Amino acid sequence: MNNLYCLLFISCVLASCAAPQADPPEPVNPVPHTRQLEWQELEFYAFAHFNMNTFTNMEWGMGNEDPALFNPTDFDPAQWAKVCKEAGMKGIIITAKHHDGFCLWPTATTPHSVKNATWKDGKGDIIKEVAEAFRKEGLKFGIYLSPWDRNHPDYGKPEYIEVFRQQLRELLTNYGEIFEVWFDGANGGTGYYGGANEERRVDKKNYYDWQNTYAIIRELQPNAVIFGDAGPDVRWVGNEHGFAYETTWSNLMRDSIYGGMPEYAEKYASGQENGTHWVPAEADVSIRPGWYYHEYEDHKVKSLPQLLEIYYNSIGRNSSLLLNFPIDKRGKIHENDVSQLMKLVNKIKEDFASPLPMDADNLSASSSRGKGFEVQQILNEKLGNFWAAEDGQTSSSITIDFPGPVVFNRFLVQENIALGQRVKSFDLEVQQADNSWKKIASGTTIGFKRILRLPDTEARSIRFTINNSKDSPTVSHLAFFKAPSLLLPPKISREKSGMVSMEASEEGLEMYYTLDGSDPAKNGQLYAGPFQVLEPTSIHAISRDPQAEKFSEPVQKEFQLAKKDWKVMEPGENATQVIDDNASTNYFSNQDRVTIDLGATYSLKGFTYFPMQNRYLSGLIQSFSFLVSKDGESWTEVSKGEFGNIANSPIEQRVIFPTVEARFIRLKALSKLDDQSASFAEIGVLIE
Ligand code: FUL
Repeated sequence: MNNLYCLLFISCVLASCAAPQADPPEPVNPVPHTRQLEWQELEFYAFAHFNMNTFTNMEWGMGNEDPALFNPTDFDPAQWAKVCKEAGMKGIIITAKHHDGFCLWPTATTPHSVKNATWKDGKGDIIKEVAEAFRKEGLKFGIYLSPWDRNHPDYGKPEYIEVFRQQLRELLTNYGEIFEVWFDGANGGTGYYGGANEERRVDKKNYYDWQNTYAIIRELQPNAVIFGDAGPDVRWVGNEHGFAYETTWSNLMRDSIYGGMPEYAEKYASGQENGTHWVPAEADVSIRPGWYYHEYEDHKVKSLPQLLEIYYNSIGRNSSLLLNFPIDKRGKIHENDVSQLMKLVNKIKEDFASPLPMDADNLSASSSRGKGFEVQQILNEKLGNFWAAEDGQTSSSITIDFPGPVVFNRFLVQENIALGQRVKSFDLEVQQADNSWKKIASGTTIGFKRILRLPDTEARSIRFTINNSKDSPTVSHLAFFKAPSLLLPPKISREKSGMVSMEASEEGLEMYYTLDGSDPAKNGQLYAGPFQVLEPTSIHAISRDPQAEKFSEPVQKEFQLAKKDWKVMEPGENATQVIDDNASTNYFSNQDRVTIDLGATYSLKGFTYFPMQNRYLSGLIQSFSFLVSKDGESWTEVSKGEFGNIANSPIEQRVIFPTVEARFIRLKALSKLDDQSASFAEIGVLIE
């Protein structure tokens, strides 16, 4: 063969071997816009609530606040950006203006802004400094602009819409690239409104003429996504707990929705299978109970288990996570918030640190559409590299055969959403010793990302079956992990009967406790079920992971005299809730007092008052009188005083007095923080 023939021969052989690249499947509409796809990959970013409310200790200011009050003592946006960067958050959205109307930038639209703040003699610009600090760290910047303005005299009139749009233009023009514009559904109601002090309701559907407002954003920041109940690009998840739904579609009947509509959360928040537009969910939640900073919430920053629930129930359920930091009065993210955030981030890193090793030879699929869409594509994490079943195969499965037994407890799967959200339901099975398949989990939607938390499961082969899909399914990534158990100490609680229960943070942990103050890791008794504690006792407890042979930090819980035989003497709805040993239930007394029969005579040396723990407090006792009686007839006041700082720090109050013999006790409110009925979460006594 001469060279020419040789070359021809080789090309013929190669051509016959190399199958042509298959065509991608047809998209299933609706599909995301590029700006939505880019946004989806961000997953985790910060919210910052910081403006007038920070300084007035409010959640919703009325709009009559003096701008001079805005005065952070150590404003440090570089610290915010550093914290977010370290946490792997991709950007921040800041409340440029909340409902009270105070603007964090020197807007030309109103004097109610930083221009009249004490801070930097009115020369400062919070938006500019935050935007620059975040950009310096390579992070994104977004704005929250409240449509409701309780300060502006024109709110509710057509003139205000122009003001609102002008504010938007300023923010979208002067601060570089904006990744998200956030519109709150809360709007209309009472307010200051330039001194009118009245209620102004608006027609939420039509008043804002949203389409023309959106047009401004498209013109000035074409890459920004717009958030609102009705999207148009990103939708509210329907609650402020940070939880998406087991079934979360990114498709939404967008045209049936408007911002702030009453039935949104129940009807629309989880998306709809047949939704007409691509409007994915964003879960917004605060790291503390409030959105704004309140010193009394310094001890209420969400715990690691709470934050993990949020993470898995948002990012793990086809939603992004917008985690709020109530910036403190200094102008910083509070140390307690940083510490909890980093606990979450480190635990998530650990959870996903050890994927089960999967390689091309381990994988098979019941159907593959051909070259470029083989099942091996799921090993590549890029959205655009994906496995796809043949056309018409609306149910198909992927099987992973491991060379030896493996153990896993997390399952992660992603669809290539660029071609639309398709999967309606799936199962996960493991192969048993007799070769039969056992179902260990099932789910509905997948979308951008679905993560399942499972008990530790041993397997040699795992089968992932898509039972039902809108069209042939796509999977862009699929992986299994073995997350270490969460070694948190047990939660200890006691009922009125004196029965103490302990709850482990995860299945499979052992719990040990002591009642004599000694170290539960050394002397602890294995917790086997509830036990009774009637006398004042300090319980020390610890969790142990028997597989890793590791202990958690110990926890200590103090119990006073049990309330088993106690009775509330005043008749009143829910009166027993003051002695149910559960601080999350309350008793409201319209007599502003509570009288209790302890069931026997004790040597009392003090009492405790647990104020209500609800997010919105009412009827908190400020000053009190505490009386005792032997017979329930003649009473002696043994203590009178104030619960100092109870508004800022509504924690359990403890009052000591000279020891006295008594069977009946009475706590009377002499003054309260508001004019509501006195509220009591719990009353306790301290005995000799
Ligand atoms: C709500 C607002 O009313 C809250 O104050 C907060 O800003 C939250 C993110 O949205 O609707």
